Amino acid sequence: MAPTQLRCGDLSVSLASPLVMAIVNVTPDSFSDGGSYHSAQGQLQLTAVLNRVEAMLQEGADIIDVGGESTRPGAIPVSLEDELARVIPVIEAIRKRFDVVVSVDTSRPEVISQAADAGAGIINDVRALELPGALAAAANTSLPVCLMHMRGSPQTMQANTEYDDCLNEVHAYLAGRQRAALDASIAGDNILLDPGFGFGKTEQHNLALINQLYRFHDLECPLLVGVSRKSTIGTILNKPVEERLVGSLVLAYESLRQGAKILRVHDVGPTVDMVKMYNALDQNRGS
Ligand code: 7PJ
Repeated sequence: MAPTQLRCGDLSVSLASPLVMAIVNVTPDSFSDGGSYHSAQGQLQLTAVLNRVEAMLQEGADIIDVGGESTRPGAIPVSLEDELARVIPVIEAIRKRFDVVVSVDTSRPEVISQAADAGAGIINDVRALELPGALAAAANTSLPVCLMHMRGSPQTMQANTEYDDCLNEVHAYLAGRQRAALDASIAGDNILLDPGFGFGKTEQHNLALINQLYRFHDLECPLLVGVSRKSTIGTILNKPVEERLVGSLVLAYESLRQGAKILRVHDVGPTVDMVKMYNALDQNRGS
């Protein structure tokens, strides 16, 4: 059975109904909301981040996802020093000011360890703890981990999007990483899985992942899905990132229908409303 609660260090969250994970990208070059926390001189502005987090919490965010590496297709890799300098002070400042679970969107073992010391409660890795030392670093924190599927690296992922059977490959990959995490002594009920919408996949693959999300339930882990503002939506609607809210909500709603437990999003308020409507319908179904 998939767990119904996550113990995230000193805080915990219930998975009894779907959660909204709000994206805070502290990269100067992030794909849809980047730059807003940096001064003209490129300085990270903690007050701007905290104001944004406060607004997201008022809108009903359950988890704040802090990332300092841009993983959009073709993004320039960030150095370890820069990544640490971006995310650690932000996690510390958020945890000092708010009682909210913070997840850290990172792949590096050093960032995993320091983020946990700074108060992070979830490790969210688009590389599914594949970097050397990452599994051990994550196991050491005793925190929940999210393992995501990606083909190749952010630099190369859209160059090879051919699969014999994308769903089967993603499923086999996640099952393998779940096994690796268990073997590294990460507790089974501390593992979340994510099919990696938009990471080395075509539009048809991305749609199929959402339509067939139910196929991942046999792995008995809560599913996290990130579709917010992604380019598949832009292609279908022919709209720029700031006009992809409705497309994002439709895919997020279908993900909930298929049993997703955590939605990683930019637009917190509208997503929280959608989740409330989904919950109301869901409760009515049983009556
Ligand atoms: C995801 C993520 C996702 C998880 C990013 C973007 C790219 N982490 N980090 N799942 N996407 N778990 O937000 O467009 O889909 S960064």
